[in-house]
Amino acid sequence: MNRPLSRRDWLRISSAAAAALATARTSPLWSQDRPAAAAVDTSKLLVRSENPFNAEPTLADLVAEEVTPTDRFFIRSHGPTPKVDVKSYSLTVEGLVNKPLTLSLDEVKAKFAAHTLTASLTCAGNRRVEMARIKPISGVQWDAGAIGNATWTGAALAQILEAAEIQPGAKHVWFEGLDPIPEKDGSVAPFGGSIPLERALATTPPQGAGAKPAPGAIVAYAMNDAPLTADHGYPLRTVVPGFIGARSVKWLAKIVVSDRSSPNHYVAEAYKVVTEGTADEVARAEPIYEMPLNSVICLPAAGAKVTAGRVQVAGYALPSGKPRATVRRVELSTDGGKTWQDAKLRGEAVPGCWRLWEAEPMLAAGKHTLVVRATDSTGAVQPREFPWNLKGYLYSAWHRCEVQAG
Ligand SMILES: Nc1nc2c(c(=O)[nH]1)N[C@H]1C(S)=C(S)[C@@H](COP(=O)(O)O)O[C@H]1N2
Ligand SMILES: [Mo]
Repeated sequence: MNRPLSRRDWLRISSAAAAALATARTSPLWSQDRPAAAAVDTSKLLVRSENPFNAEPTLADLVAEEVTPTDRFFIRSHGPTPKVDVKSYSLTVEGLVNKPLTLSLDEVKAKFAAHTLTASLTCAGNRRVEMARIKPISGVQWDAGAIGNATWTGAALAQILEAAEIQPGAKHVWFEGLDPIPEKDGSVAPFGGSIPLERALATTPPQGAGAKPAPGAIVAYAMNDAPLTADHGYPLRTVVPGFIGARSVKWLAKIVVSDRSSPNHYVAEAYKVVTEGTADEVARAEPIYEMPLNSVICLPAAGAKVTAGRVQVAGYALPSGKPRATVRRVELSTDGGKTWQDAKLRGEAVPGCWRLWEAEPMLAAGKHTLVVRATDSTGAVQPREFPWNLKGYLYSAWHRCEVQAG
């Protein structure tokens, strides 16, 4: 069979593959690594690695909705998904506090006011596959789908810390998960994150009429109005809008208040921008916190054949993680970046939240390179180039998409 596959063929093949995958997920063998609660429908995701489980949606699916449905939300785990027994589960708060706390899930829900906010979560490695074209990079080869925009409900981290009574000298808040990640020496260690205390205590402007200012970080128990799924951190995770996804720690079991950032591998060594990776360079580099300003073309797909004339182009733009930064402008070029036109922005300008955008440029028959760039409320403009780094983090150069109009 030599004819090119039609869209129908693709649908048939991919739904058969999805069915096979769904069966695999619930098989006893599979459940050793991902508990039954994790066996949600992941058939809408492109699996980048099975063990640990890493998957992202297609870019077309990603821009279909402003709030990303949970089954189209990327999953990024460094180790196996832990099976948490909520009856024996507790969250502890310790370190530089007068009153260390031990809280059950129900206590977190009952003792602290519930805050619901919309925030994008983005992996620092999003778009790594593009940076890897400059020079190869190991790690999950993410396209531009390691991002999602969800509504999150939980307790304000600031209120939990207030209840624990922070001591003078506190500067950072550490988070520790329950996932046993295999280390090189054969031992296992949990994933950890850390954020400056300032961010934990910050607030962002109210989202919508009559709303209260949103907390700078929450300890979330719900995503899109449902309990967190096992893959997304059940029973509790932090959500830190504007920061790299790695600071939003899943299966959260411990919060430590400290005068320094966490010594956990994922703060002290990984998630740093380095080029050589020598012990010295790694030790000197600061941990990454804020996401950079970014924008991506999701439709049409790269390499697509489109009908000449007005063409529907759509994508997302993410503000930088600087306090209060929002997306202000998105521009599209159809000539590789020589001339630009404004795209139409959807939704509202909310810090830590993406904005979907669309444009309808005229494309004559022939090859075109579509390019997008964003500007945020701090005046920052997305750069044409972004320098290569060893781990492939924060890639945020102008996003390009070649199409063939005919
Ligand atoms: N405990 C734990 N938390 C974690 C991780 C992890 O492997 N273990 N991965 C982090 C990374 S790198 C990202 S990008 C986000 C992904 O969140 P998601 O899987 O809900 O999309 O979770 C973060 N929190
Ligand atoms: Mo990540």
